[in-house]
Amino acid sequence: VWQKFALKEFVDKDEFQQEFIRHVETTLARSMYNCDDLAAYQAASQAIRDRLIVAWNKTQQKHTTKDRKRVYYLSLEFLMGRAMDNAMLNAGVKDITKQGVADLGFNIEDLLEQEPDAALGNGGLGRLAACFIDSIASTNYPGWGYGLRYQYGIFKQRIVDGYQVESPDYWLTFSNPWEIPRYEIQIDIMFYGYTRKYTNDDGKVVHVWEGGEQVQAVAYDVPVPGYGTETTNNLRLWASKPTREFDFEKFNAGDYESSVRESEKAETISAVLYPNDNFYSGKELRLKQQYFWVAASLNDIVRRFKKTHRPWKEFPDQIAIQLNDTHPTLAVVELQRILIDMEGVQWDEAWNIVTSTFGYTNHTVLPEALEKWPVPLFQNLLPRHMEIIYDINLFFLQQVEKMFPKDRDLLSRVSIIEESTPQQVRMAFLAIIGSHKVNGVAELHSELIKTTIFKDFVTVYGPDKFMNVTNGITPRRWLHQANPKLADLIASKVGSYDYLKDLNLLKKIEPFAHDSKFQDEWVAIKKFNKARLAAHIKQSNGVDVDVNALFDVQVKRIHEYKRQQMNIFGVIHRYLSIKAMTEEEKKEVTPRVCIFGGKSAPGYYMAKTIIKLINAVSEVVNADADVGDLLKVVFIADYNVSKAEIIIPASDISQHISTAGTEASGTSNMKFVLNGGLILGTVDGANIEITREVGENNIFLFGHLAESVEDLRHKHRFSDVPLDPNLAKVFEAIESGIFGDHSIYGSLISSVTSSDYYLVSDDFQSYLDAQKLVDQDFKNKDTWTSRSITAVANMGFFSSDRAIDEYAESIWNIEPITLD
Ligand code: 26Y
Repeated sequence: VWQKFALKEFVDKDEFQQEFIRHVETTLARSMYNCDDLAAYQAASQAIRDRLIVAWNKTQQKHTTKDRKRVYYLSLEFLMGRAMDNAMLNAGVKDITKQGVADLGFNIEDLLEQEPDAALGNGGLGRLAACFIDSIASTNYPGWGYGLRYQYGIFKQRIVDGYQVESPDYWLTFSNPWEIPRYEIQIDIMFYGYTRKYTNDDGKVVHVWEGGEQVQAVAYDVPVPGYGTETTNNLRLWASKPTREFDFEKFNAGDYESSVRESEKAETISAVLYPNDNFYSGKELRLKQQYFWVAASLNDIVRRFKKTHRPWKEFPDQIAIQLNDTHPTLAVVELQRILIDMEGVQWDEAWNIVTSTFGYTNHTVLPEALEKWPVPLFQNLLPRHMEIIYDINLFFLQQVEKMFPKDRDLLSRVSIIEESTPQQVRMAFLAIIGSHKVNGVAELHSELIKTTIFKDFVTVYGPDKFMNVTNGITPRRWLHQANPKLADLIASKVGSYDYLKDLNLLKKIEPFAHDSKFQDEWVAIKKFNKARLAAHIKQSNGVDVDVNALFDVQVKRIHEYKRQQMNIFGVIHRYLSIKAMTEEEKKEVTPRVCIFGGKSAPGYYMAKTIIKLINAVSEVVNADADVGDLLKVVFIADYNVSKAEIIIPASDISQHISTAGTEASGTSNMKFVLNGGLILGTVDGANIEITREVGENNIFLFGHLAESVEDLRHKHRFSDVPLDPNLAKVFEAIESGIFGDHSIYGSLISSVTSSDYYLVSDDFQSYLDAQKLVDQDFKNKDTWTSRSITAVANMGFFSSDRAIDEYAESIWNIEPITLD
């Protein structure tokens, strides 16, 4: 098998070392005598990169000559994390590299630590895109990712005085060995200006878009190596640069300095990732980013298609484009514009091509996350696109009118244009109308979009346009890379590492769930991972935690709907209970370490208040001698992909406790279970399907169901719902000032006591009951371990390889291409 993808490998350790030394001495212009860890990381990366490039070239040539349909995954976020370990694994050179650098006096772990995370995303949606491109390569599909090359990724988080403080993530300080600049690929992108139409000699009406600002898109390619295959796909990221012709007049007028300053503004378009997760804010620069990226990508795709000299109607036979949420929806309009304005295709034929090409994935039902651009802003920035949207809308509404005559209400409900002041462009509606398939990301979520936010479109199109593709995660990064010892133990029972490509093979460990030798090894690995995390916590927080305690983890973006506030209220309840215990009673307590992590959007006041409360509680609890090791509370700063790789394998329990119906899927829930942790969760998103797969004995579920949420909210609005009594005691404690100035938490408490939109009070008792069960069950070590093993054995379904196969089969209509 390994023979087949020899392109990516080194013949032996010697070959690796020669390459390494060559890169130290020539690429880096250093000597081996003054080669520090950073230089060694860069040299090793360069050596591996060379291999990837060879495989990348071969793959691209093969895909071009095979000339089959390809998929392009458009995502404004790719939360990649570090590349080196993944590249070594997927290229099959991990052992050689490890030994190679060791012989030269380096420790591979230290080199890996040198690499900054490529944190070009906020959370779940961005990380999903990263898992998906890994799977597209690993399953040999011809597919590219298209994104933006932000100079600043998601901000770095520090905790100062208990509060989140943001600082910029300038991740490109040292050159990035994992990207290949393509300075020759430059595309002009236009903004603003005006439109004109005229009748040409053939009597045809021609639309032109003129004037305005121009910038240039430059391509940077990131090779995406598949695991156990030579296939190496491409992630193309665009950077904005001034155009060569920028502001010639000003130059000539002698205003040199201000002209240069103006031209530098072009680079700001791709400079920074917007740090909002699941929250829309209508900033013009954001729309500019979206158009810049979409226009560059489509130009590239169309250029490649035109080289094949096929007729336009074959475009959808060659190309599938997937929209990762509504962020790339302008692509629908841009392709229509290219076809009708630039290529002279008739409207109807063009529109057929467009809708056959695109698929749209929705990731949220939260109203505050749905993109709606004000028409005046849109019109000013993209005048021709606005006209085309009006036409798309007109033809669509005419069609609806024919099907449902005189239903004016329906027409206004499905219109792309919301009739508010000012009018707004509803991007999700445009994405639905412009695509042939719309999918949600977990079963419940895919049902919910059909019955709530997109209900009227089911009426118009029928149910078949809407489908489900449950999310998945790549087992390469989230098992082998994050938890190599567990990966090895599993391989010893499966008989090989084939399960990393065919995750259903995990089933083979199920017979060992009660095998005491296997259990011992399983437990030892969990303990090792907990010790690794404990060391990190000691270093970053200065807190000693006991590895025998139950590690309870909630790490994800801080958001009210994810209910970290409920978790910390539960921790306070636990603290108060312990404080009220006799020494005798304390002996029965299951010691716990409650671990939190996650970033708040910089402008999200409530989320920032939650972080402050967690840290305030942590300070009091950790210093309380009455409590000792029975309870520790830790907030780990700057949660990111690399930290996830340390935290996730160390958990006994992780919390996925969103208000039912609000978390579309969740993907970290899958990562935790795959690493032998059990879930404490609500009946929401992918938790439901995880339960189906692992069995309801191997998960702790609680809380109201999605179907009751509406009624409960209604009750809160129209009557006085008494506060849960345990929660009332928690609020009294906060208000007594034991966690410092309580006025800080006023709004957090009143959000629960007044409307309780996220139903914290309604679910609190059920949450405490579930926690109690966790405490009891954790004491029974053998049963706990067998549940952990059984759960892992049944996680095959959640491989992103499976998700990609489903997209390929039912949306993209593409097939794998192998290189031999
Ligand atoms: C409007 C814009 C500012 C915006 C930016 C980021 C809107 C949404 C987002 C991010 C959304 C997101 O991360 N959604 C998550 O997608 C995951 C992958 O499908 C799901 O698992 C998760 O439940 C969902 O919250």
